[in-house]
Amino acid sequence: MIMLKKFLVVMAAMAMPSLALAQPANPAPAPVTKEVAAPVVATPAAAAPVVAEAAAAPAAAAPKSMDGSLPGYTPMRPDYANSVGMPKAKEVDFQEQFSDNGQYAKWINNAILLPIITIISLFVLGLLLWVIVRFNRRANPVPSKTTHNTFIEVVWTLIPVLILLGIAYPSLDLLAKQFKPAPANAVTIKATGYQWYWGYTYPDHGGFEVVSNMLKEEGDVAKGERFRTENDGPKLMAADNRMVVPAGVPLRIQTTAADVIHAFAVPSLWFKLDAVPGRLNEKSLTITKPGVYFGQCSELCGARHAFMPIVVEALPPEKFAAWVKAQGGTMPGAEKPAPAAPAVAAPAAAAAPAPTTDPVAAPAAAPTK
Ligand SMILES: [Cu+2]
Repeated sequence: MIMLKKFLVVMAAMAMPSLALAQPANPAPAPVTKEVAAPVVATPAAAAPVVAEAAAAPAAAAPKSMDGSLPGYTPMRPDYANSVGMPKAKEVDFQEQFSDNGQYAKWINNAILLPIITIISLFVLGLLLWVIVRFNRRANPVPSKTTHNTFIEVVWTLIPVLILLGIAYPSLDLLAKQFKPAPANAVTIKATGYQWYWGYTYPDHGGFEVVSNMLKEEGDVAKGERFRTENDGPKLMAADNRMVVPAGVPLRIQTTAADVIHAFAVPSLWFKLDAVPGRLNEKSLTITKPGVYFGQCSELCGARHAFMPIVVEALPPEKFAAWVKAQGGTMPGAEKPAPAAPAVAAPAAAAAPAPTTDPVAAPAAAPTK
């Protein structure tokens, strides 16, 4: 009983910070529910830009190649053979991790939490079986009237305390590592959630925004429109424009949203951060290996919540620089070309709702020395 109570108290304490974080994030949950219940009736205004965006899509896609490649950049084919960055069939474990924090977190789960959970469960099960067999009415007709045992009470208080301390240390350590501010030389990318697609802004590279929509299947698009192929990624997970980042370099990932709360989540990078309108959340991330990593919006955000995948493509730094150039951006430190070439993503970006967070992006873009 004491053990259970202590466990509950600790669980409550662990849950508290997330509650505290989550609370200011939903000042008005009502519009979201309303929107889900009756998307067309409740929010005609919100529906309109989406239609416009969908109509604009073919026009924006027209000058682009059918496989998403640009001069100097060809989208990387996902590593299906090793299920890198995506779930594996019949897998019960976490996905393979491609960040240091992810590997640490997976180790905490598999090497500390699971063994402790297993041992405690088996121990409690053993005690229950012992009580059932040894102390039933037939086997033990005259019960003992013992009420206190100081030694055993000290033991069953101390051992749970030690177990909880043993769990708390790596947990808090992981938490601190995850929220450690990114170093000054980190590459900043701002992910903005829209209903229902993502926009990735690169304030350190000229501030261009890449608009990322889910790729539809071949049978679902009009003739001549781009559709998903195996090179893009699994069904419902592939996007027309990926969030391209350098591998092995610290990233400062900021999230925000333009309409409702979204969440930027990529399981194989151990990354999940709410994208809240009017707020800028930030977490650092270093991807250890070049590759394509898939994720999804992880906050119920309306009718097409399930159709706004996240595709992160980590490239070696020199290939990333080539991609930035192809987008019309500039590398920090490089001389700025006199007339900035129009970004390739510009038509798509123009169709998107006006970027609301430019004041935030501007100071970050400043240190282009
Ligand atoms: Cu969303």
